[in-house]
Amino acid sequence: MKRREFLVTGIASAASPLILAKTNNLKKNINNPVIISTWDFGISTNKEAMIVLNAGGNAVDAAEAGARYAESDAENSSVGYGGLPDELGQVTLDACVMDSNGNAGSVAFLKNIKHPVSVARKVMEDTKHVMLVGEGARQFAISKGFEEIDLLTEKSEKKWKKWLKEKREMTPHETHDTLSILVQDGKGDLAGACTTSGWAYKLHGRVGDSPVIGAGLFLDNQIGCAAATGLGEEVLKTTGSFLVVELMRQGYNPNDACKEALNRVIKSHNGNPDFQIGYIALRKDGEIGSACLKWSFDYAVYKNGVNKLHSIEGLL
Ligand code: SD4
Repeated sequence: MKRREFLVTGIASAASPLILAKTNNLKKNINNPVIISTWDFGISTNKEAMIVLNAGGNAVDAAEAGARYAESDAENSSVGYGGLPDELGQVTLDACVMDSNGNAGSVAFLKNIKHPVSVARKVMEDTKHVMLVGEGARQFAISKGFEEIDLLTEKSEKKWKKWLKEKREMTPHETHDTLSILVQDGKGDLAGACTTSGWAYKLHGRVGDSPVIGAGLFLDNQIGCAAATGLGEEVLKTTGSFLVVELMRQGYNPNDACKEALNRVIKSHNGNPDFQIGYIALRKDGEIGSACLKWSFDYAVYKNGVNKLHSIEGLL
């Protein structure tokens, strides 16, 4: 064997057993569903997801149902119908979904369709692709029977017109709260979904982290899953949700995995980022975790039959 080959195999066989030993110790959480959803509307989202689990649906059915609930809510100005538009006054939506087999589907820059999460699921289940964007995603949705609607509500249009007068740059935490949901069903299987209208008054064509697998959402049914909310550009640059899951694989508990992913962001901003990112994580043994960079972050957890809102303070 050449020296280089030896080094490569040597490293691999030294590292893997250690990691495997840690992750093999994790027991799968069975018969005790867990649901985590971002922000205070996560309470209603969790309830919807729970209804689906109680009716015999699996984790991905529940994650989709929870996300659809947020997408329908006209009062939620960050997600789906009623979401704040881009700088041209157009509502463009991003969403993704992952199931327990590691399958993924996603749509980005989608217009005029109320339930991008369901289109993402169709991409996952009915095509060989993972991601469709823009006009192609819209046409695909129509071909699958999705109705076209105007997503801009009177309320959101009013806010956009007011913004047009000043054109003050909005920081993402000022204007939007993405819905990310992680579910573990009674069989112990995991799924997740993200859905958002993104950064309010963004440049036309801007896509955030939420539809990008590994950034807004990631899942490995053997280890756990994670999802993000906050400034998508920074989550994208650090492949945030993938990082959280990989840290859990290395033995970090879900809270510490979320914190460590944020530490990377803090470091790259010289200790002083001026934006928000929040992570939620769910390990396959049912243990949950969360962390946010600044200010505070609310998320709802359904566990042991109780659906409760949690609030955490930022690391900084
Ligand atoms: C985005 N991550 O489009 C989303 C926005 C968000 O709470 O999560 N806001 O960048």
